[in-house]
Amino acid sequence: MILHIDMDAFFAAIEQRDNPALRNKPVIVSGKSERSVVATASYEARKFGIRSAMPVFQAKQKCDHLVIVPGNMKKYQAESKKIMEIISHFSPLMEQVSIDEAYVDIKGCERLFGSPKEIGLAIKNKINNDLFLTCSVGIAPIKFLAKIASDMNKPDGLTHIKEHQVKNFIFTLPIQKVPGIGKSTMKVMEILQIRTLGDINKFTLPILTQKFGKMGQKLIALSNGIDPSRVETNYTRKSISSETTLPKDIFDFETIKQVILGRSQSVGRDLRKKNLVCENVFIKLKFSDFSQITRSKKLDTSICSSSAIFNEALALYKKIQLKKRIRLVGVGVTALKDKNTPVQMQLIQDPNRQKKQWESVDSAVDSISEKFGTNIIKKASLSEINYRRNPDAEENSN
Ligand code: TTP
Ligand code: MG
Repeated sequence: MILHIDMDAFFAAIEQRDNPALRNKPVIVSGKSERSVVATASYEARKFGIRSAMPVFQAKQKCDHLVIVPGNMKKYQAESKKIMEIISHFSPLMEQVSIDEAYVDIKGCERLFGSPKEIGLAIKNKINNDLFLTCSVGIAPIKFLAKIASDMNKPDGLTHIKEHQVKNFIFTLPIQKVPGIGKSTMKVMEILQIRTLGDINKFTLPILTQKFGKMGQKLIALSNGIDPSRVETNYTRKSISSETTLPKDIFDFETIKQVILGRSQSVGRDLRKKNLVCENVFIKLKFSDFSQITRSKKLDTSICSSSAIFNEALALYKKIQLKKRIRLVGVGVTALKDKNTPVQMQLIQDPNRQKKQWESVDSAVDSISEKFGTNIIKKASLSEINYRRNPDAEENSN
């Protein structure tokens, strides 16, 4: 089941929340000049026929007591961030598609948060309680229907298209509601007398391809309730890294190697905690004269074990010809993905055995670190550096 969440009259609702004098009034948010267009209109203003993208002068003509509020993008972006954080709490499979809307795949979340409808209501309640804003939620077994559903009972709506309703829903769905159908496509639809998505089935693939190009095949799939598009997560944190400023600037290979090991463990732990894998490892070195370099490697596989990250980071380090003393060492990973993509460790002999071994070592270390702190358990080769390190040495993770 997929949820689509879309905030109601987003910019205007924020302005009405923050200024009680604007509540229950026809409000538009727009630029300041006379030539500006409406970014959005409160639902009170929509009763006068005012819509997004309408010139402000036209909006004023439609409603003489219209309140015009200049937009404040920084504020809307900050609210958007809070909303996305709330939504992602319900499922890690979240895809933000614009400033005020996101898809969530709730597969596997039911045991934790209840039925799809209960999850939809819980998201609405949390957003409303925490931020005093309303949203509309669409729930459907396929992505494009979830979006259509969220728009059906705005504002403050919740619409659930159940599996057994899909066929009938598609049969009667006005064709202009299908994503990707613009004005020019609509003209052809009219000529062919295609009024609903169900009408698509009256035509063969060659005819639809001739009329709509590649879209023809997609329309046939959609009209049969098939939407191959998935919820694609996008991480606001595109990288995870950890770095240490050394107590004094050094050349010593063994010490640097151990710092790389420590930072790799920290990055690996962070990665696993977020249920992510990475396909790119980098190291960063800062030298005694404060100059710095980074070296990275794109991997053939996705990894998340600390040992795999360490091996890659160390290989990068070994390639660098050191000319100056090192002041800071950092290890990081990018190209992050969900862990449900196959994970491979550094494979030498028996791939599966080694992979399992490292997975269990990592998860044991992770749970001990989680309980007792990150310094309580680490690779034997790290104990020495800890002993030697100045307690004031900085360690940063981000
Ligand atoms: P929308 O979700 O399309 O609109 P909305 O949230 O204001 O109203 P609703 O979803 O209840 O119909 O867009 C989200 C925000 O994006 C909107 O508040 C303002 C901004 N926006 C523009 O700046 N210009 C536009 O043309 C549109 C459509 C939106
Ligand atoms: Mg919206």
